[in-house]
Amino acid sequence: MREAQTQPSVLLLIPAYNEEERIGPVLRDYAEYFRKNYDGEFRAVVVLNGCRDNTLGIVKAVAKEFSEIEPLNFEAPIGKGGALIEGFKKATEAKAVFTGYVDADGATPAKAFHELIKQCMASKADCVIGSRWLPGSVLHQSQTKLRRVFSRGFHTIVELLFWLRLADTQCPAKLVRREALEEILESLRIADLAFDVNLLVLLKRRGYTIKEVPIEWTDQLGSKVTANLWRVSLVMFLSVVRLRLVYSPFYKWLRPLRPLETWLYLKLNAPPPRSVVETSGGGK
Ligand SMILES: Nc1nc2c(ncn2[C@@H]2O[C@H](COP(=O)(O)OP(=O)(O)O)[C@@H](O)[C@H]2O)c(=O)[nH]1
Ligand SMILES: [Mg+2]
Repeated sequence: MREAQTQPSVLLLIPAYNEEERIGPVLRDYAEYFRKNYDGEFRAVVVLNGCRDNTLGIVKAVAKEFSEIEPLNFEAPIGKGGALIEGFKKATEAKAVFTGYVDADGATPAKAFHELIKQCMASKADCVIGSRWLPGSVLHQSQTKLRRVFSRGFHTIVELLFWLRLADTQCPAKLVRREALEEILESLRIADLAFDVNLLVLLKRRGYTIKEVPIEWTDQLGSKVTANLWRVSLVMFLSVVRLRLVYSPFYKWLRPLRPLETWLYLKLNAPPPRSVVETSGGGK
């Protein structure tokens, strides 16, 4: 029989778009690892949207084997950020003590995500984020050179705009405490890959503590970001500039431009920022 539960409940979100090739083994690894190594409740919700492959079928098959895994599917192109916002809503309903997210491709192994949980418990930080740029991080495989150049350029822009004093805002391995998440949830807007910046800026502005820790990371082949680097980077740039403007006195004058903004995002094949967090849920 298992010992009495001592560790806090964790809900892990995994955004997934056309991941049939990569996601199956990743989900099994996470479920098996947490069964063996974690006493508290562990659940993983895979948030999919508009997949044109059989990702949903694969997630459903794994969910039959491991009851801690479930899919949350949206037909609309809500983007990775949009998927995470929807997943966060579910997390606050489920009242998990910690909610985190990682990518579907296994770049962050289950042990490294567990490390974030341990750090959060030990430090009492409101949010713990993995960093590939701090001394002590272990990169089994780095991103391509060009991707790293873009990534550092984006990082510099984010630092100039928001002064977050973090080394890696974009590492998709993050963990947030429930109280902090509940407070910022309604204000999350960015639906594209700059979502992480939205999350961190909000946490910081509301006075929550963010602890950055070195992480173990293996960059995986098949990135859709690297394949569309210029377009994706332009969208992320737009989103962080927009986020900065939201906190400026000029923002109210820019509101009439909203339809133009939506048009621009759609033209760039990206999910426009949300004006309000929609409440319609997804189905299995
Ligand atoms: N739900 C959802 N997930 C997405 C979307 N775009 C990317 N993702 C997921 O975001 C993660 C990162 O994507 P990936 O192509 O590996 O990018 P990289 O690791 O940053 O190079 C993966 O888990 C993707 O499946 C999207 O539009 N919707
Ligand atoms: Mg990846």
